[in-house]
Amino acid sequence: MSKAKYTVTAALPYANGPLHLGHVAGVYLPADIFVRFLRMNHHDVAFICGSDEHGAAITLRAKKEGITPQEIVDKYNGIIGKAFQDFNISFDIFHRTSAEIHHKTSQDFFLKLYEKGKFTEETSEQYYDEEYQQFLADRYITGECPKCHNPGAYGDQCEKCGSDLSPTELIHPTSTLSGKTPVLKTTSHWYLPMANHEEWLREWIKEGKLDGVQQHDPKPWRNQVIGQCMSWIDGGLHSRAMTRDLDWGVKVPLPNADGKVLYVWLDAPIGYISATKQWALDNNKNWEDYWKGDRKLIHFIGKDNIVFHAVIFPILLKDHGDLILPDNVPAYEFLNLEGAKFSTSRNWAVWLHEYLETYPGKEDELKYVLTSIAPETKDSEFTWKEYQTRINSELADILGNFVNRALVLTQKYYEGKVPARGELTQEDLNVLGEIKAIPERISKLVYAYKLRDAQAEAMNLARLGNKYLADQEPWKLVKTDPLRVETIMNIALQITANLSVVLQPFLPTTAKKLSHFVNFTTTNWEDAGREDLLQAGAMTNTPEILFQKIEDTLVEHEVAKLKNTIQENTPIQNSEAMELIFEPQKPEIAFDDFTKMDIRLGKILAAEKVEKADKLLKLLVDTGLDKRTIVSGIAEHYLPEEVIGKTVQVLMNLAPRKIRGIESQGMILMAENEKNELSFLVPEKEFNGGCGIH
Ligand code: B3M
Ligand code: ZN
Repeated sequence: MSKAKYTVTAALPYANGPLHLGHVAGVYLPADIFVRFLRMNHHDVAFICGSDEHGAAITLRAKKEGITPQEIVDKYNGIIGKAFQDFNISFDIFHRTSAEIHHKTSQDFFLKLYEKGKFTEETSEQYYDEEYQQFLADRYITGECPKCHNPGAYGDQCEKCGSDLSPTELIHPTSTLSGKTPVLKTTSHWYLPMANHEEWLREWIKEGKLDGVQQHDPKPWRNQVIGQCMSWIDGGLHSRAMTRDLDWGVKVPLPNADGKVLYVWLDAPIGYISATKQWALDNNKNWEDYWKGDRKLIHFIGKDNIVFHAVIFPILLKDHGDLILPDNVPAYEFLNLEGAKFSTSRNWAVWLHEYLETYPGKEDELKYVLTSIAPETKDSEFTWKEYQTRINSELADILGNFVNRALVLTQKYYEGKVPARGELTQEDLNVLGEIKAIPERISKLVYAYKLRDAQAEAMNLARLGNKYLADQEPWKLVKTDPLRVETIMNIALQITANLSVVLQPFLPTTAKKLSHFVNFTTTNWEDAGREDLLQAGAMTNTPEILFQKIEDTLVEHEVAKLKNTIQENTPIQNSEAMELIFEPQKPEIAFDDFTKMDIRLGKILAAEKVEKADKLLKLLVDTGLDKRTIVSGIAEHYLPEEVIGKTVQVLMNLAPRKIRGIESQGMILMAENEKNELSFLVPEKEFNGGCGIH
């Protein structure tokens, strides 16, 4: 039987920030292990990735950093690409969706579907920011989730309850650009009807059949992937707009489509195809071989990308007609960090590029730890303590110790030459049996996308070696039974050579070192399991220490560094809750911006409810300068009589606004917590009204 061919993709990271360990553990590292294994097994494979450079994720970041979207994507494409290289991720290509070939490929894709009548054109009223003259979709609009009442839901999704939303469903919609309430305005877009796809999707996802023909084995599909798709499909697949009114993105290739671009979740997955095209061009190959015919398409992704890869993109591929659908969509859950979610905005993260700069040459240590804790079936957690434990007691004490003993003793007893094997004991036979069995077990696990167990199985070979030497005690026998020691050492060296093979997908740099130690090189997985990789009389090399132990001080330093950044950013210890509770920090302002604000202490002299407005109190405030009227939205929290006499902070020079017909001359500043409760900011000393606040 000929070997299955593979096209393996790893989710295209948004070029709007660097990568952290969560991204690595749950997408790029497992994909890389899988691909390295496939290559060793002589599968024809293309490993595709690139940066996702469109969508609100990019333009909003650009606005925040005060530079253009192009500058943002150039910056982060560089940082991300270099980190992948330094971390030894073996993509065949790391492309980018801003490339011309991508724009052309996604426009052609769109046109093909358009010409086949796969889209409907619909005119509807959508939210529009009058100040910025822009329609608001996706992350450009926030509001309260109609399902779970999270006040920070986005126009496309509520990240708290996972609901799929459209902007018009949001309660109290607000523009992310101006912070104002948007107005409704008519616009038209091309939609992908999805309802008529429900039936085949069900059969395809659950049973792996397409039009009754078996396409893939549904067994290795993870439960959470099937579960999430089914609940989405069961909820009814609604038409989804495939275009947006924006100026950053792939232009809609139709007349009368000025100012319209493709929806980022339409163009991004097509990015896998355009990257393949570029790679094929660079390497004298035909891209179609990788997207048509008898070939397995595998998407490694995070769980928040499941429906896009297992429902929407397959619909698009099927509508397109001649392209393969994914054979599997191994999606990962989330990795947490020291008890809290990774958070870019609060810098609660270990950044891949920073790790690589701080600990050069320690890629394999990180790979090992991340694969050991990979969030394959449930969320998991990275802690520096565990990093230390895994390296010290597994990599150093088991793998490093075994290899070092085997090679140092060979140097000592035989001047580095591999001794010959003599008569075998039952223990020897058992060990040789395991050497043979372990690669088969690893293989099964990798094909089932159980990479965590697969790596553990590879480490079992080192464990086996370590135990074998400890049980046989060649250092004691050498005086009494030197012939027996030759057999023991031969077997120990065969184990070492086998480790240089089975560790290649997981720890490529370490495997290379092992290979050098024993003077044996192969890239062929079939060599794993053999008991004669090293011939008697062959020379080995003097080993070096494979893994340095991690000191407590490193752990303390890294944890303190994390806690310090978080304290600088938010004086809150309960980081677990933070991700959900707090808005990201606003863009930086100049000192002058701050001094423009005139904030003073005032005293509330009188208060009354504003008629027909549940939230509003009309206050009379003594500001020292004057007595002025301020309308404040605190009526659901305080009765008028509760606030009279309170000292409050007043923003004096806010432009007066008419609220319910009353002119409000300033604003009262309040603290608000995660339950939306309000509190006055009372001075710690008895200060009079009129004091400035700087
Ligand atoms: N850019 C979304 C993400 O990073 C994303 C994936 C695109 S894959 C085609 O979550
Ligand atoms: Zn919600």
